[in-house]
Amino acid sequence: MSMIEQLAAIGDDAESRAAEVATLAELDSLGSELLGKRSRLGELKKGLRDLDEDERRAAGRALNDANARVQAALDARRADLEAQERRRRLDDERLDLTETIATRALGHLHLVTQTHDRLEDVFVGMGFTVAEGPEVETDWYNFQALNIPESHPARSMWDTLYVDLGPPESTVLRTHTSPVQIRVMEGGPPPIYSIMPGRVYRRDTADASHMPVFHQIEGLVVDKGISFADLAGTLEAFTTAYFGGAIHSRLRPSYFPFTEPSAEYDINCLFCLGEGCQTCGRTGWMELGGCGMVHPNVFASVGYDPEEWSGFAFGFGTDRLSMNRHGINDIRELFTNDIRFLTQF
Ligand code: 2U9
Repeated sequence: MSMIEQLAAIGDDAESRAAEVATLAELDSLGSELLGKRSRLGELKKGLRDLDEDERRAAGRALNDANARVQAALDARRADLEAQERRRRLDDERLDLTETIATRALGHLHLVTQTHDRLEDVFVGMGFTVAEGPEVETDWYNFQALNIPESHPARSMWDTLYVDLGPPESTVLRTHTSPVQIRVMEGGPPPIYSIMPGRVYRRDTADASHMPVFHQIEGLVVDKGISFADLAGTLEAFTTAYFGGAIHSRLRPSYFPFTEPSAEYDINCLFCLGEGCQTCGRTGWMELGGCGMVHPNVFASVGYDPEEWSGFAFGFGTDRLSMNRHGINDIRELFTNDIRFLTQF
């Protein structure tokens, strides 16, 4: 084989072997094997000195060309392997920022809060504002200002939890949100169109339908010339807006110390829509809460002139509404904060 043929074979061999190399380390050792002093090219280079000048020049050029061809094959493979390595590292180190969002457990509003938000939306749509107040109250705000003096027999309507603060039985956990109405009236003159949603407390043993802590919403309207017809019309408008046009309201005579006259507020049974079923005791009606015209003694305790102003108030529990809507049969579920329960709503 002539030297030119040998060099061509070396170039071919280098190209096919470089293409098969799988790692940069293997490529380095192939490089020393093909281009080092003891390589076939190295041997041929040593043989140059035995040639005469003309032959040496031609052979030297052919050797340089072969050397360049081997080097080019190694360089090309090196570029390939480095690009592969870069791609592999980019894949390995890639941060998928969407992954965290997809797997994170997001919280949400508690069912009780969702119900209050919906109720507030309806009343705000009717022109009411939302007022809040303290859950720890004085006997005056919770009872006396509401025409329930000490030792009044009506006090037995509220089994009260007392806070050990000040003189005995002077500080209570509010038994209704009515003290917020007193605070709103103290805060300024009528007109008042406000609702008071919130947490209230009664001394009670917990069971499926009772809790010593529960939620209610009350409303208060005070203006000139407000009548019982305004009360009935407002509750009917609220009833159809909140429960839908198939559900209507009715009022039945009752007694509360802070309203006169007073009434119970009923709505058509949400289960049978008034037909009569087991849930409503075949009456077609469900008791929701109470209402009435604000008692003149209540106006007197906040300095409103009952000859100038009149008003109505209403109140109902809201936990029953959450339970009806979602088919919950134990009120305690709303307060135990079991995450398996909460995440369903
Ligand atoms: C003022 C004057 C009058 C609010 C009223 C009721 C009747 C009533 C209860 C129903 C079930 C609350 O959740 S419940 O325990 N409420 O029956 N509430 S009249 O009357 C007021 C309030 C404030 C100054």
